[in-house]
Amino acid sequence: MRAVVTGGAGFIGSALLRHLRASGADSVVAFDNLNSGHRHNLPAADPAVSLTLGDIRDYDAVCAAFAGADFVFHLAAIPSVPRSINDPVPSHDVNINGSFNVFRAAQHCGVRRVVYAASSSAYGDTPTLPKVESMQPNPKSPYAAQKLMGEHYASVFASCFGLETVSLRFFNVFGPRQDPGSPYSGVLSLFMKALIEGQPPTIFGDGEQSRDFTYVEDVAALVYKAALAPSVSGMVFNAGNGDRYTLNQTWDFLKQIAGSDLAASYGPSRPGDVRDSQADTTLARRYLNHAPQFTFEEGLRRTFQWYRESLA
Ligand code: UD2
Repeated sequence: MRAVVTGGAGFIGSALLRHLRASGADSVVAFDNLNSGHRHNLPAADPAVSLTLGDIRDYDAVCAAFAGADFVFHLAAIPSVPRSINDPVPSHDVNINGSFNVFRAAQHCGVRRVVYAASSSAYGDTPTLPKVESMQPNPKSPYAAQKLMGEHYASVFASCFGLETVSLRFFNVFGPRQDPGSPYSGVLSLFMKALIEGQPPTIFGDGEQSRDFTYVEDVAALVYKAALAPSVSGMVFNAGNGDRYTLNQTWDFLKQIAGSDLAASYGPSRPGDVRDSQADTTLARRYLNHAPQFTFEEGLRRTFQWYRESLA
């Protein structure tokens, strides 16, 4: 397998490229503009992993990077619901126009399949839990709408242009290397940093909103399966654990792991925030043989250990 991972220097992308190499991929190119990714996320001592600096908005650069690739894993994006509300133009441009370039270039270069990182945010506040792929999407933020548009392009490139594509709706992925350096960072990375620095985190709203936090190595394994599974082109799958925890429960859990009694502060709810999120994993189990290996607690322990070593 010769693979390109867009966003390969990011938190999830760099876990994926390690998984691809461990699963026997011959070469993996991380295509990344280092906007939110980091060179230091890439494995230092693996000559089969390389970084191509480039932006998915640059069609020619994307095309050049995809030449000779069998598989493309499209993870590059400007994430974050609040960022897409505060500054919608860049996220629209990267997440929609950039994704269009990726599909177009993959088709042009004869790539066998593109696996696209979609988002659980597409569901919005649909009242039923868990969220099933057959539900009508209901995006509540520009980010959610952009990620949903990427899914539509993925399926249209499959039906109109014969490019094999699979979309995976990632559910709040967490784990080592998630960058806590921005107010837009994922909540668990901010919780970890807060505990290590002894500074209270802010919980937006009452903390009773819930998420299906999914450990990054389980997501990487699922993405790889989506590349190889037969008869799934054009389909959309949840990539979640199937559980949900409130932020209050999660903060308490983490404090136990860290042996801390730090109290969180509370602030106003965030616009565009989804209240509850939980994946139905039936479809992924059936078609992709999905079987998460990490409980939430185990994922939290491993992640906290990583932050303790790397932020200390
Ligand atoms: C959304 C998607 C997720 C992924 C992500 C990418 C949902 C349900 N999930 O994550 O799958 O695509 O976007 O960015 O839409 N919070 C605090 N304090 C903080 C930071 C966050 O309380 O300092 C809260 C936030 O209000 C939210 C929860 O924590 O209720 C999770 O926030 P997040 O930014 O980590 O991820 P979220 O759910 O927007």
